[in-house]
Amino acid sequence: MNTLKLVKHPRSILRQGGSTWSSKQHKGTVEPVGRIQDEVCLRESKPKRIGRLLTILFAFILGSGLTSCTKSSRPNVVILFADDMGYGDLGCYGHPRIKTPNIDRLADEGIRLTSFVTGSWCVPSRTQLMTGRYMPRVNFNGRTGSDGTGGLPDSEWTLAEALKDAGYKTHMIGKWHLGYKEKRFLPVNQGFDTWFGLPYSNDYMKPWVQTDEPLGLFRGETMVEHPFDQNPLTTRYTKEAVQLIESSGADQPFLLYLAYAMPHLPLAVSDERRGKSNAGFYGDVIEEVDWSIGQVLKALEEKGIAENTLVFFASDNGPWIEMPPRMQQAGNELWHAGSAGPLRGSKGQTYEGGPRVPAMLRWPGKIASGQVSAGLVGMPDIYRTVLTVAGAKLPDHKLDGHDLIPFLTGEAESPPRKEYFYFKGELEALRAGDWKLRTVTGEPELFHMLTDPFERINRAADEPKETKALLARMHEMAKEVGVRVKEL
Ligand SMILES: [Ca+2]
Repeated sequence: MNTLKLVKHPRSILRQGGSTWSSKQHKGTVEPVGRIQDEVCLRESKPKRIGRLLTILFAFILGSGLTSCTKSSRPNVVILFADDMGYGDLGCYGHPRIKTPNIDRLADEGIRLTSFVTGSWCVPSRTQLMTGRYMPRVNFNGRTGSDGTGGLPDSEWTLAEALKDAGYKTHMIGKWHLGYKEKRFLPVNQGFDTWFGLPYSNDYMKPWVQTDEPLGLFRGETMVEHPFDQNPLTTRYTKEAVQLIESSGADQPFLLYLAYAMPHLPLAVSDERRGKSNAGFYGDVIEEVDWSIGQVLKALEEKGIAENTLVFFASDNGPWIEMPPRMQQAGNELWHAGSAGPLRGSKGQTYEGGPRVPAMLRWPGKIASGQVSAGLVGMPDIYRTVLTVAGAKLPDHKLDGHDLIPFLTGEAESPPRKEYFYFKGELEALRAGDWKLRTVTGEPELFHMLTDPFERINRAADEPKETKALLARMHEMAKEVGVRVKEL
């Protein structure tokens, strides 16, 4: 079995490598693809992969011991998930004041995605991550906040269940938001061995939400703290994450899903970092998330497992710029919401500011460093990719994600996704290739996402053929998943 080797990317090499790629801005070097993928499970049998599969089979016959995935070859998986962080909130995405050196470094050591899309609020986004499917395909009502009776049905094969089944230790820290009213909906009954965190968002209490349900911290199936102080929560989550990494065993890979409460309203930050940024309270909060990620990365390095760990960082949805009146009280200010950068729209909307989020992946030696890609990638692709690298079983039902490994490792120039559907109960928009059609405002809005990624110019009247084709595709998908296209 090949041993994993960290690919070094000295700056001189990074600069030289930058011009040799087209759709992706590769600045690093990539290990030979064959060597990379010897250690990556390939579960699909697409024709283009037949040659590779034959190579793997040949190696197996030769007695190399290479199976489709051996335990020692599989990486740990760390998912770092911010809540309501906007596309423009990080240094590496252009924020002029907030400093995020740790997240910027994570991006620099892997691939940073500039067209990564997901659900435009918590539940559909987390559903996509955990099930690999658009929410309408998952048979539940989505009411998973306080007093909500919904939860992921047993028929779903969660990312955690898949990895646990494949032999991983599975840990979750932080916000779940996919069901809590029945114990079977809780993370520890959805594939996670351990869970410490909140069942839903940190605002589910009076005066923001009219509920008598206590907002408390859970460990396993039990609420262990109520009430609790939100200010040290990011620090506490970080400490738990570092301890889990330090205590991980060499003989068993692990999944760590760290889903921060921040920067969802109401904002909270530890005393250590309050007032420390040069960007106000919101800046303090983002810089604390950045500090936390720095601690996690440091723990991986000190444990000596950084090179054998796939790290994925993203936000679940865009910033709550258009926050409802119920949120504009008790200390919340309009400037406590983040920034979507140049993108139009807000959390909860299907303009890009809602569903397009900062996202990056790092896997030293497998994913070349210093890459930035504008290729279309969706949250369901993360589910599919993580299951693939873990050698986990795929479910029998329809998935909406693609395996990103050929793209991430440089074998493919572009990501496999050709279209992404934006649901908000009903189907509101479709991105297909260079175009996006949105059907919310009473007239079709057609945007050309290469020349107008900010969705300013409606081209529907000039491009009736494209409009008609995308609308037909929307009706097709809406019918498939049992919803309607938002009325024009
Ligand atoms: Ca959210």
